[in-house]
Amino acid sequence: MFNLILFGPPGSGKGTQSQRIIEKYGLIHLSTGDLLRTEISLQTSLGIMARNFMDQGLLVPDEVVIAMIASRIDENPRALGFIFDGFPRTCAQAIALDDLLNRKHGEISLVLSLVVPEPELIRRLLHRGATSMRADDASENLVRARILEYHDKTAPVADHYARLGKFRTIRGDGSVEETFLLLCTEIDSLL
Ligand code: B4P
Repeated sequence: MFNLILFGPPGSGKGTQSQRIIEKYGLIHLSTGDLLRTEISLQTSLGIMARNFMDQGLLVPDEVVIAMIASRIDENPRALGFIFDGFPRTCAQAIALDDLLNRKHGEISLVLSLVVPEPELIRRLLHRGATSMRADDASENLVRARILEYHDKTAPVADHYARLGKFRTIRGDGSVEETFLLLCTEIDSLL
């Protein structure tokens, strides 16, 4: 099994690049952001609760996203591997993910972290906010709150994977195609 984490701040290109990677490598895409937005659109109790956090630029509680990921892993017993997009976002989520994969005799193969300067992150997210219905991209204050949450709670997750020798950084400020080629080079070096 090849299990990849796409890591990086909001707007760094995780969702954009995940689409291309699944097409090329046949991995199952697990995006906690997409799963939460589906719950919101279906107006489930989970979605209503999650929306309160997301609309403030805050992370959704660990136990909620960990349970979502656990059930999606269980639903795909024959997967060649997974691409985790936007998960794990806290150290508790990283430890839970290691545990979930270990139970299936698997592990994280590689963490690729997209590095993009903050002004470019803000530009991309506000541009998406102006052209889509995503409430969490709607204002600069909200976008900045999400970036702060990333530095506070998500950036420390990098150390967890660096200690395991699985963490690599990639320039994410080029075009979508340029970034994709850099990611493929790293993935191909392990396959
Ligand atoms: P996500 O859905 O993961 O959203 P995101 O971090 O903004 O990244 P996304 O993948 O969508 O954007 P991308 O960089 O590809 O999370 C949303 C919220 O859900 C979180 O704030 C949190 O509240 C909650 N949540 C999700 N997972 C959670 C977890 N594990 N724990 C707790 N809470 C969780 O793209 C951004 C824009 O940039 C796009 O418009 C794209 O077109 C553009 N772009 C991408 N690459 C580009 C490039 N190379 N050049 C120019 N533009 C580019």
